[in-house]
Amino acid sequence: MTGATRFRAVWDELAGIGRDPVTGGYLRYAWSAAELACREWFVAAATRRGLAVHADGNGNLWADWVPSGVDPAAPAVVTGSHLDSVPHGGGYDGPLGVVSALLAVDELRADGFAPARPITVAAFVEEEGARFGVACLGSRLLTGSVAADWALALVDRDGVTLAEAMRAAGADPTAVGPDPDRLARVGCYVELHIEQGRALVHTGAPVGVASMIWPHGRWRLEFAGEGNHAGTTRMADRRDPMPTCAYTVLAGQAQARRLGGHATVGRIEVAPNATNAVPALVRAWLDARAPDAATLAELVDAITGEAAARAAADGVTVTVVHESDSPVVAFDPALAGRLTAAIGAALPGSGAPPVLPTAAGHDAGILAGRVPTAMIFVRNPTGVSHAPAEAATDADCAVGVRALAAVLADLAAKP
Ligand code: HGY
Ligand code: MN
Ligand code: MN
Repeated sequence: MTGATRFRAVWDELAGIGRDPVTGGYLRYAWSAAELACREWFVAAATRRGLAVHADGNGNLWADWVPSGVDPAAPAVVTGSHLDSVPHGGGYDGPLGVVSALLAVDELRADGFAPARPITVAAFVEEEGARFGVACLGSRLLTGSVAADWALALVDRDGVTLAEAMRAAGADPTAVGPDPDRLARVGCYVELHIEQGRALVHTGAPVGVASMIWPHGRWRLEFAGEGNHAGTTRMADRRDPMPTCAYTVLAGQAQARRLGGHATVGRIEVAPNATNAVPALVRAWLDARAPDAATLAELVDAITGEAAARAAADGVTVTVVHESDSPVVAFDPALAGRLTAAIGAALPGSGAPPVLPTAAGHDAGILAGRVPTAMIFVRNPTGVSHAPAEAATDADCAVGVRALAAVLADLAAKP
């Protein structure tokens, strides 16, 4: 069997779970039936490999390979990613890192490699924040960077709290919170991920290594006006929050272009959402990102400033709630250097992998504040992500597995 065939065999175990037959995208909200099925797959796949699987109090899954003679309490080389998806997202964002981690363990064993420290495969919960609004919730809870009570009260689109969702899935919400013991056993974290852009296509390299993550965040903008009749309310008498929102979206585009950042409104709610009613309320979620913190602050201030000015002119109020914050991440340069050397040596003919920044968030970014952390990207021919067109060839995924195995071997070898 080739590496590509081995990859496809494991990939197909997971590929049908939560896939929408119409869009071809995935619906794997945290703690939903589909995500639970992915978790069951993970437990079975890791158990089959003789790994000891454990769910922490936050719902993150850990599968430990502790060879005989190795201290199970020693800081592990941890690798993995997440199993949840954005609504109708691609299949690779998250699961590629988990599948590649299991296959890298298989490769190391087939090579007869004996780690001098544990190697752990992790699957973090609610990385996308697609259900409860906060990205990387599982890793944030693990590290204690958000409070358990605050997280348990977060609600999904149907008003279900995280606590209720966990209970419905058979998990114990009273166990949510920081896990210093598990964190102490994370010596370093390497996350392999589908590339969410085309830089590798342009460089011609099958894999790359991350240098940094742009700072980013989510803001909820609530535009409140006056519900009224669409036919009888004179234009001059309206307090319609929809044009205020529309103006703000356009202002976001212009400001992001001016400042070299990114601004997106990808989710909106309208009440009462009726064709023949002037809306009373529009809720819009702004995702804003920039190369550095000062530019991000300037971008968000500019957008919210324009929203406020326009709201005043429209007789509308605007309230801004900062829902989630992901500060800039500079990945450990020494670890990135080790990755590029190990990958370069493992892929003769490819040369050293390119080192790239990304504007996408990852659990690796949260863990980077606590342990040395690095990321490997696998080429995505379409460059599309968070949409069904996200892609990778089996051959490139197999190269990713080889690269990850080489990195794990380097990091878990005897010093
Ligand atoms: O939204 C993000 O950047 C990530 O994919 N969670
Ligand atoms: Mn994502
Ligand atoms: Mn991801």
